[in-house]
Amino acid sequence: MAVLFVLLLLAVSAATADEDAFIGVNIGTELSDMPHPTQVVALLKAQQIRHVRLYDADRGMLIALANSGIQVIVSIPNEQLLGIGQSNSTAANWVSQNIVAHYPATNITAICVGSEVLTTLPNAAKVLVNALKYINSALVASNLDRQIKVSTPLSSSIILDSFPPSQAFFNSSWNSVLVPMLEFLQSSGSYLMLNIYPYYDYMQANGVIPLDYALFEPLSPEKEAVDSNTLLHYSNVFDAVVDATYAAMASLNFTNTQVVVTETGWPSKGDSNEPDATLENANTYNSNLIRRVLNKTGTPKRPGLAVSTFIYELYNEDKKPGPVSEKNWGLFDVNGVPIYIMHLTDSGNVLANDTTNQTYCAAMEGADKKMLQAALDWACGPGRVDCSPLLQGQPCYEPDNVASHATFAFDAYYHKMGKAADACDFNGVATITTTDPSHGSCVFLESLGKNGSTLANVTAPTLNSTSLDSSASDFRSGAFTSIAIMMLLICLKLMQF
Ligand SMILES: *[C@@H]1O[C@H](CO)[C@@H](O)[C@H](O)[C@H]1NC(C)=O
Ligand SMILES: *[C@@H]1O[C@H](CO)[C@@H](O)[C@H](O)[C@H]1NC(C)=O
Ligand SMILES: *[C@@H]1O[C@H](CO)[C@@H](O)[C@H](O)[C@H]1NC(C)=O
Ligand SMILES: *[C@@H]1O[C@H](CO)[C@@H](O)[C@H](O)[C@H]1NC(C)=O
Ligand SMILES: *[C@@H]1O[C@H](CO)[C@@H](O)[C@H](O)[C@H]1NC(C)=O
Ligand SMILES: *[C@@H]1O[C@H](CO)[C@@H](O)[C@H](O)[C@H]1NC(C)=O
Ligand SMILES: *[C@@H]1O[C@H](CO)[C@@H](O)[C@H](O)[C@H]1NC(C)=O
Ligand SMILES: *[C@@H]1O[C@H](CO)[C@@H](O)[C@H](O)[C@H]1NC(C)=O
Ligand SMILES: *[C@@H]1O[C@H](CO)[C@@H](O)[C@H](O)[C@H]1NC(C)=O
Ligand SMILES: CC(=O)N[C@H]1CO[C@H](CO)[C@@H](O)[C@@H]1O
Repeated sequence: MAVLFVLLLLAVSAATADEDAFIGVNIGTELSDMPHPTQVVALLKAQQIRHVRLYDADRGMLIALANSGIQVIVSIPNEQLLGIGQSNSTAANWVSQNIVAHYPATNITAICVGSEVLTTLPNAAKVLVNALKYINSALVASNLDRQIKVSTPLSSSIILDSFPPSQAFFNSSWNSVLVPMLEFLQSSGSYLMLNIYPYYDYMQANGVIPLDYALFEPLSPEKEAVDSNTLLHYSNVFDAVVDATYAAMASLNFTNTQVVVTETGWPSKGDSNEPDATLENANTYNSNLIRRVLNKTGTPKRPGLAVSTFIYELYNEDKKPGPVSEKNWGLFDVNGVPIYIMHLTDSGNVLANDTTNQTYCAAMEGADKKMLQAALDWACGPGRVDCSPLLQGQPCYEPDNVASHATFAFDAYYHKMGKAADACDFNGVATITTTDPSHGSCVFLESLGKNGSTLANVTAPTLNSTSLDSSASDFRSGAFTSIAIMMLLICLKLMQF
């Protein structure tokens, strides 16, 4: 019992080392008309998306993301993995060109070394751990290893017998890679990156998994899945897979490494044999997911400890090969128009608003500078716009020219006046536009405060929630396990869907 107690304490301290949980978005680029990086960043800002993952280290995107307040995970594509895993100096070059050149202006927080390597590129598996280590050594050499974590997204399909979650383990044919990988993640303070697709689990289960269980919808108690060891009740696939992953790591004696979900989502459209890829289901899945992460719901094993999660994905990717669903995982179309408006009332500003009909008021191109200055003075004076963000050192000071400052003041006034068309005139030097004038950390928020400054909410806390100290609840569920095993003998409750 004493040993059990010590183990529990260890587990608890690991759990409480948790950091803030957040929602991020993956940015795939297989679009026939990929928006320019500045348009991508304008959309991210308008939607208050503060965490993104890129599938490469595209220079244009990294430059556009500079000084944006957005945290960025970059990736080494699988095609480059063999080279990097076989050569320390190739890895060092990659880091210097793609990371050192952009940090800290671009807030790179992690590097994904390959993607689902074990399941999609098994012949590169033997160099995967070396690649992780080489990239990390290069970060150490640049003194960036504390700020930037190194990991590799795994497919949840390498976890076998994921129900009941408490008995899950990794496919042991990968242990020769997974054990050193987990050692690396633990010793470098990194996290396990996991891709979870309840949509595919649901599709492949041939009716065994109810749709509501995949979509986080409320279930009647008899439909909940009960872990026969812990007696914990599972009401969705996502939680079961996350808890199974912690159990699989624990079965290899790794209990200090957190899970970050690098991909999850639901397609909004599919072929005739994909009837559940619908707008309504995609909306339900992603809305429920976001609400749960931001509400710190956590999993049955770790209530209150939300798992940071990146939604797959920002745009529909029309050039993706495969079934129709492959092209329809996006939250937005190529023009930044939402595919569906999520049900996110009371979940803050993230992704909560439609940008379809956004309009802004901007200084007219080529307008007379003196007239612009007079209009600017009027807006900040009698017009009662809060022009403090234009002061030196404030977010909208740069670029320090009259047109840029006037655009800020005109737009603030226009919104204050409820976007009445005649509020965007200023003696003919202003014009209504659909282009978001946001730049750098000067963010024009369309839908906020009809009569206040457009910047009113920029400093408000957004997509991030501080994890609760859940030592008490973790303790409870941990101790519960041993009681549960005894109870199991008395009350044999079968797993049921
Ligand atoms: C990057 O994001 C981290 C996490 O929020 C923050 O602590 C850090 O200050 C940011 N770095 C820069 C350079 O903005
Ligand atoms: C790789 O290079 C780093 C310096 O960039 C060095 O510290 C490390 O020892 C090297 N590792 C190997 C295995 O050669
Ligand atoms: C485990 O992984 C091996 C190697 O990829 C694969 O051949 C095998 O089918 C997997 N086992 C299961 C049960 O999925
Ligand atoms: C985990 O640790 C226990 C106790 O120290 C040991 O008996 C077991 O063999 C270890 N398992 C693995 C997979 O290393
Ligand atoms: C947040 O979680 C609590 C406890 O699980 C729940 O009662 C509450 O309804 C949730 N709130 C939202 C907005 O989802
Ligand atoms: C955008 O404006 C058009 C025309 O005024 C209107 O028909 C449409 O419903 C609006 N779209 C949204 C999502 O509000
Ligand atoms: C800022 O955002 C919060 C939360 O969405 C909202 O309640 C508040 O009204 C907003 N403030 C302004 C000035 O728009
Ligand atoms: C803003 O508008 C609301 C109603 O829309 C009103 O109650 C409030 O007084 C206005 N605030 C200012 C500062 O004008
Ligand atoms: C989360 O928000 C708090 C303020 O509410 C802030 O102090 C903290 O730095 C934020 N963390 C991240 C990761 O953005
Ligand atoms: C969270 C948020 O800002 N929601 C707003 C989205 O837009 C609608 C309509 O413009 C507002 O009513 C919501 O408050």
